[in-house]
Amino acid sequence: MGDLLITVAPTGAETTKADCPQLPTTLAELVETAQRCEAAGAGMIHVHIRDDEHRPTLDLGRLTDTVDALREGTGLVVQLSTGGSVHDPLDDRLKVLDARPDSCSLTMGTTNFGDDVFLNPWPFVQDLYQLSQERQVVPEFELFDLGQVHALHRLLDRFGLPYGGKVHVDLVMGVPGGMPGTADALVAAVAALPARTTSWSATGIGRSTLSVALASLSKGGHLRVGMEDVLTLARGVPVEHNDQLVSRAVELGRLAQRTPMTGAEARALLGLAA
Ligand code: KMH
Ligand code: ZN
Repeated sequence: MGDLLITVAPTGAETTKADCPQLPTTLAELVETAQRCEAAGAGMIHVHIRDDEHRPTLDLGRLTDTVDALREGTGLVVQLSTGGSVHDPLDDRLKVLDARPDSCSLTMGTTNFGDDVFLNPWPFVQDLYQLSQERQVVPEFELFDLGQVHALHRLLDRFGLPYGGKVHVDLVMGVPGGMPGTADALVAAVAALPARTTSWSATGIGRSTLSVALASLSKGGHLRVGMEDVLTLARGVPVEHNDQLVSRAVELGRLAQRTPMTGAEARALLGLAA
């Protein structure tokens, strides 16, 4: 029985194919990546898609095809990003739920994102949350900062529990503009989580990936890894395939006496029907 959820975030919206040809951007590459990551120990996939020119897109037809292909080719929980890229309009981000994923990301507030702004105004957060309840999509609350932990309390107080009755959180740490990717910040964020939280994971961007993963395991949390968040295994050693990052997470979990969850076990953790 697995007790460690490993989520893989293989693509993201920030890295270009030209800069990183091994980034999975086509549907075939994404399915191949998902299958290898599932075999390595992932239970969920956090998906951003690209167009024919490898640019980020929220095209509904492509999103739907992607959800279908991942469901057919893997047993992973399929989570679509509603964050998209910093350039995506809020309306398009709401429409992501029309592709009927199992889960969607839901960021709890606006964050400086390097030189850009990742916009999540409170009315948008409320709309997206209510839509996820209506459409029976399980949200993963993405928390980039301590203030967003408090916002999650407000959201749950006002609108109640998510579809499925579970509250799953992901701490996204080390974004330039958000909370730092340190053990101290993770401990503070975890201590402030709502009591209704049933599971949480953490990911550290760039160089913070290992310290955040180790801190998360130390606090009993789950892990998110993938090329959305980090492109090197060590200084000067590029990631060649997302399954390397999943395998490393499995190994860290093994040292902490944790066993990776299957997709079916991840579904139970998140309150999704079998
Ligand atoms: N690409 C970032 C602007 C999410 O997927 O929900 C937002 C992001 C969060 O990646
Ligand atoms: Zn994302």
